[in-house]
Amino acid sequence: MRGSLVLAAGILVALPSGCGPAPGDDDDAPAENTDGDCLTDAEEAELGTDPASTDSDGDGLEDCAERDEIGTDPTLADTDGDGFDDAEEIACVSDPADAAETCYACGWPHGDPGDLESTGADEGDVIANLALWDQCGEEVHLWDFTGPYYILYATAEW
Ligand SMILES: [Ca+2]
Ligand SMILES: [Ca+2]
Ligand SMILES: [Ca+2]
Ligand SMILES: [Ca+2]
Repeated sequence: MRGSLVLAAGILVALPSGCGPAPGDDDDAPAENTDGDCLTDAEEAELGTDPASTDSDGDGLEDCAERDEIGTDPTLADTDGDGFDDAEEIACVSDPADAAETCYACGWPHGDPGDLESTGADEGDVIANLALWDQCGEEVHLWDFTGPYYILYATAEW
């Protein structure tokens, strides 16, 4: 009786070893991450980024920030193809994923008007947004500028 119990225990112990990981399959080993960012080398290979660089496209924005926070392409310096690098557009408060929105070429600051609503045209009011044209022939929106304005208005009557 005692001999058969030892045999049964021996079989139970032997079974799990047959269901374990295959030789060379080590799930506990940390995934390779050459550049130490949020993406493993395998994930970078899938995404098309450089596993040895945290900024694969060299636009000044890290791969992980582009993918997870900004929503731009970490493999393209100019995601929307409008001629301005992703980081340039962020610096001038332009949408790097919208080709219709770009930095002003003449160097005007591109502000963020927020939730402005026109309240009138008297002193202290928020006036309606106006599209004007600058010396480069580029359309500039008045609400992109911040601070008080002095509008010079000249007309002539014959
Ligand atoms: Ca990496
Ligand atoms: Ca980048
Ligand atoms: Ca990019
Ligand atoms: Ca762009």
